[in-house]
Amino acid sequence: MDQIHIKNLEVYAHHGVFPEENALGQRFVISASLFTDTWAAGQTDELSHSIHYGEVSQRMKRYMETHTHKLLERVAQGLAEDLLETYPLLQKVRLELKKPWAPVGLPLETVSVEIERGWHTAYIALGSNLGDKEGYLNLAVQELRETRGCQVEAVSSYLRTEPYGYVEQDEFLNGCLRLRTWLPPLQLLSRLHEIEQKANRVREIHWGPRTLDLDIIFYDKEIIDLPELTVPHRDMQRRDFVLFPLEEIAPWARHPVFGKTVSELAGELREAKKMERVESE
Ligand code: PH2
Ligand code: MG
Ligand code: MG
Repeated sequence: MDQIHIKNLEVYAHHGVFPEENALGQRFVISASLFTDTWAAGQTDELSHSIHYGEVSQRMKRYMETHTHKLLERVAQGLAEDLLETYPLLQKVRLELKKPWAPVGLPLETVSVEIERGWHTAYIALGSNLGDKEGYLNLAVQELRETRGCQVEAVSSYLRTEPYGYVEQDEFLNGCLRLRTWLPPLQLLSRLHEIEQKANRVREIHWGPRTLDLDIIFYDKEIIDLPELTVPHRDMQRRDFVLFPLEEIAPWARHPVFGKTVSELAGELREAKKMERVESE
C-alpha cells in the first residue's frame, strides 16, 4: 500500500519513568509512515482525498505535549490510536519514537520504540438461548458500536436455530456481524468476554444455555492457535447457525485453512443435511 512519511519530527515533552524526566522534559523524535491509498488524491489533486501530513504532525506534537506517560511503548500506542481514530483514510500506521537524551548514563545515540497498528476485519458470531434473546444480541451490537477501536460495519438478520451439541436446551437466536477494529485478537476476545459479562452470562455447562455468546469466527486471514483462542472458529464449517447468517454479510469471505468461501461451506453444509435427511427416511 502507498505510504506518506513524516521523518524525525522533533517535540519537547515529559514522558519517562523517572520523576526528573516528567519534571524537566526532554527531546523526542518521531517518524511516522501513514499507510493509505493515494490513488484518488493522485488523480484529483484534492487534499480531502488524502491525509494532510502537516495536520498529522501538529496532532502528534499536541498529543506528546498534552499527555505524560512513563513508557515509550505507551506513548507510541497512544499516538497510533489517536491517528487511527482521527483519520478514516488511514489503514495502518508505523511509528518510531526516539528518545536521544534518554537518561541511560552511557554514550548512546538514541533509544526508540517502533510499532505498527492498523485496522483489521473480524467476523463475530452472536448467540443467545436464555431470557430476552433478541435483547441480548442487540446489546452486543450496541456495546461493540460503542467500543473504542471497533466499528460495526454489517449485521446479519437473526436466525432461530435448534441447539447443536448439547440438545437438551431451549432454541437459540443466532447472528453474525462484521467488525472493523484495531484491537488485536486477544484484546478483542477480552472485550467480547466483558460484553458477555454485561449480559449476566454465567459459565456453567460447556455448550449449555447462555444469555450471550460472542465468538470470533475470522480475524483477517489469520490462523491463531492459542489455548485461549482458535481462529478461524474450530467448528464453524459444521454449524449452520454460524454459516447461514455469515453468508448474508460475507458470502465471499474465504476460510484461510480450507480455502473455501463461506458460501461454498454453507452450500456443502446444506447438501450434507439433505443427505442426512434422505438417509433417515
Ligand atoms: N452455541 C453453542 C452450542 N450449540 N447451538 C445453536 N443452535 N446456536 C449456538 O449459538 C450454539 C449451539 C456453543 O457456543
Ligand atoms: Mg460458541
Ligand atoms: Mg464462546
